[in-house]
Amino acid sequence: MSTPLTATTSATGTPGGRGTVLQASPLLPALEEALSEQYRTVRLHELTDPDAHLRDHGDEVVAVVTSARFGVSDALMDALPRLRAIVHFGVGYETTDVVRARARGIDVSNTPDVLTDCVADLAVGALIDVMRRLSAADRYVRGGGWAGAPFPLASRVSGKRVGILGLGRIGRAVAARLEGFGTDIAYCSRVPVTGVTYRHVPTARELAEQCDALVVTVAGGADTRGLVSAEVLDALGPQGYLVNVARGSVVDEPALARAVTEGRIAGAALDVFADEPHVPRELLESDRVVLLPHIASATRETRAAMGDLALRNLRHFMTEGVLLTPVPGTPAP
Ligand code: 8YV
Repeated sequence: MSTPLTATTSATGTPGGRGTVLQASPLLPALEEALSEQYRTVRLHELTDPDAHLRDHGDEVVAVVTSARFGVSDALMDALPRLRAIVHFGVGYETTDVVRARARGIDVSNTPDVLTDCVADLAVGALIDVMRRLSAADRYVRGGGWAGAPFPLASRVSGKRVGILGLGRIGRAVAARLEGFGTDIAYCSRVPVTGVTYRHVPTARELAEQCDALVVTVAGGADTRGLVSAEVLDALGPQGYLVNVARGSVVDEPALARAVTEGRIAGAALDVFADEPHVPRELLESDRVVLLPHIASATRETRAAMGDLALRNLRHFMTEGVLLTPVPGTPAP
């Protein structure tokens, strides 16, 4: 049995309270339980004929709760004429067209801040893993290699030059942790970030050229698709490492697979992929790549906090008619 979330609610006598809540994707079990207990909730992905349900009952739905991975498609938005709120479980929301939602009078929320520490922890862990080759060394011991020869020397982390692509909340938390390693930190973002002492570099290619490890923390979506291109990977070079805890779409994955196979970069640690859960064969076969199943926020504490914040957003909408943590471009409460 999952740990109950703390947010409680009354769903009656309120602006959105008379409508149905549509759950559009699998969610944290405790969040699913809370939704079913506290609201008239329909789990769309569990229905045998979701299209028929939407045809007959689409006009009853006032709020959708969904994961960052699935979002709300344009077709689903169109099938819900009374929809006024989309609540994402996750900080990313690039799977929902927010501009389109806003034009239809639908507010959109995500779960910022509560996952920042865990994602940054994992990014630094992955960076150390790929540079010091921890996972590879573990495989070496288990495979009996140690008895034959010492494990090959790895690359030092402390004191290295780290480039952070996207200095938002998560990027800044990664940088703060890496300060403890005496690293030289630079970053690339559209405009320089105020209040930080790290060096701003205008393009991803220049950042890659000037660092030993490139950590990707930029938001996903159309604006950043393929930002880490073949050219950027070549600028990182044969001594350079890539860490991606953002979105698979930010990296040109076929170009990355080629760069790894041909030794044009030193290694990569990846928590996200272009077509999850599918991982390109070349990456699976490489010993210089650390592969993680999109777990950066996946701790009990953080996932519970994300579920709690998603539920509080829904409650605020159902009782007050506005969301608690709207994404940029949607009205704040
Ligand atoms: C989760 C994430 O895996 O928050 C995000 O954007 O990618 C991760 O924290 C995701 O929310 C689960 O859908």
